[in-house]
Amino acid sequence: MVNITIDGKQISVSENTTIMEAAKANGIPIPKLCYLKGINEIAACRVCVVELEGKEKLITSCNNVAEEGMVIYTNSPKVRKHRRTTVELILSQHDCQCVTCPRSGNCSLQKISNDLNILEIPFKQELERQNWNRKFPLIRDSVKCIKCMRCVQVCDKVQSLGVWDVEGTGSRTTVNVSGHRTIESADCSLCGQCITHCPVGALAARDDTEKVWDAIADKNKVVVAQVAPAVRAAWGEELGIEPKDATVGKILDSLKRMGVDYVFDTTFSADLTIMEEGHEFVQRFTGGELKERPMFTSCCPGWIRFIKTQFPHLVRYLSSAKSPQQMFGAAMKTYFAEKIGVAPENIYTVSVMPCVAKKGEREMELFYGEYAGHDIDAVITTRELAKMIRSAHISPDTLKDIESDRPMQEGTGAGVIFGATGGVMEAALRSAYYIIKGQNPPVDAFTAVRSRGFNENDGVQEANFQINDITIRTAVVSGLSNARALLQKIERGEVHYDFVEVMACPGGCVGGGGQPIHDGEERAFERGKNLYYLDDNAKLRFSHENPDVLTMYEEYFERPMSHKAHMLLHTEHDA
Ligand code: HC1
Ligand code: SF4
Repeated sequence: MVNITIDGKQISVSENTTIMEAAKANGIPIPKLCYLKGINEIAACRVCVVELEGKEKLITSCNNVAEEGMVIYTNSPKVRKHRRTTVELILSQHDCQCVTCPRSGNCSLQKISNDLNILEIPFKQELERQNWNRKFPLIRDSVKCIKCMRCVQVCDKVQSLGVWDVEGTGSRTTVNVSGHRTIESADCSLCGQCITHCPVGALAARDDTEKVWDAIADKNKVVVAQVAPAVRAAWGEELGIEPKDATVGKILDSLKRMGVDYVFDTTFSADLTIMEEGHEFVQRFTGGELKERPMFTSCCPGWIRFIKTQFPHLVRYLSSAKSPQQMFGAAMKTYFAEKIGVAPENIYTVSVMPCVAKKGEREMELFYGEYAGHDIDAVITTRELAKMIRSAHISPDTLKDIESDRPMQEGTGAGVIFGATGGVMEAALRSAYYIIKGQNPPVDAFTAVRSRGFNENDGVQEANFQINDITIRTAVVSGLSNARALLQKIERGEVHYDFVEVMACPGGCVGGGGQPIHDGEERAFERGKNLYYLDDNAKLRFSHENPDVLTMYEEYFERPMSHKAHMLLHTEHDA
């Protein structure tokens, strides 16, 4: 242990603790802009400087460790003066049009400037905005960038994609797509992790809320919405609602109050996905068709984009099942359209997702069918949902719990856990067991695939299960660097699996790039626990027991993997 004094408080911390971490652990927050624990510890912004007694020069607290006897001041007049000048310089190169910024109210630079009571920017520079394709789901606004390097590091270290890089030198230093590529050709997975780790508004998801408002206002359109599992675990954060009160039923109510005609819960189609993917797995696994193993899950569009560009030769191992988002869109424009007697082209499908890549998924040609164009017409993120609730002047405390509409009303606990890493695998195994044995397993038979928190297991969870005389070897991975390492091991023949779940975002959809942003804090694990709690308390826990899914098979799709199911619920990915 080392003993130090921070702002007059005597503190003992273990060796190799940074001054910033020591201060934080003792209730003394030091302002920062670029620091991200374990990812970006490069002291680029110099906002976190502190004064050391007896030393002339200020030091950065994020990358200097506490040493025995140090006497530290985090907010002395000298520190404040230096910090203020640093922030003023950053502001001089920043587009400070806060009212039109997507991060207004949730911007670390805005907060620090307000805290320092900066009311004028002394040295303003002319800024030149780089061109950007604003139709792409990921938007970069160069004049908001503060060169903190977080996006560069997150994309490189967490996602192994290196989409961003530094360009130019001195005051002309800037961040841009690496290797002089365009964003469209840079192999971006659209995971959105660079957005949720950006401290300002330089990176954002394309806003599609106006499209949805237009569809709602169009008298000829029947607007049908679905809400993804992971959204319920996070939307309340954006609106100040406690997790226990932030139910999916209230999201459905908010959508109805905005004017959406029919509202559904994606857990219904997560159950449908399990029926298709579970049967596909069992057929490929026990029917001798699965010569080449493993089968990869196919519901995460960030992962699909990744495998297509990074491991195109492995694309054929993907399950052919569409994601729950796309399956639901297809069911809405066929089965449901028939039920309500509306032509598919007059149905406008909206999904509320924790994800930026889902915006890209809806645009893929693969999901453009003959019957009514795109399965899904618009995708909005959890953040956009909150924005729409605010702009509709809906006071969150007036929201009531309502049910999804019929006839696609039920969703099981198995569908809910899709939103957390390991959830798709666990849901699929619950039903694969039933398909193989004709009876249900104990509901907690497959919890070994759940993540036990981050950084403990490199994001990979391996487990083997015995069903009759079959051993199913599974792996679950989240985060694309972890996925890359796992795929390389598979290719080298070091590991062998039958079924692998991959989610692009660390922790799964709960940690998605469309979720509420809490600068520098990871919430995915906590949100995942919320979904497991909901599963524990659900009245139905097995996808194959979802009565509304079973009715839909009876009335429309006949059975899992039928010809009709193949036409509408599956796709063939090509590299
Ligand atoms: Fe996901 Fe999925 S789990 S991909 O994370 O398979 O976005 O929540 O909706 O489609 O169900 C996202 C979440 C989501 C799909 C499902
Ligand atoms: Fe990298 Fe993901 Fe950002 Fe694309 S969205 S640039 S893959 S971090």
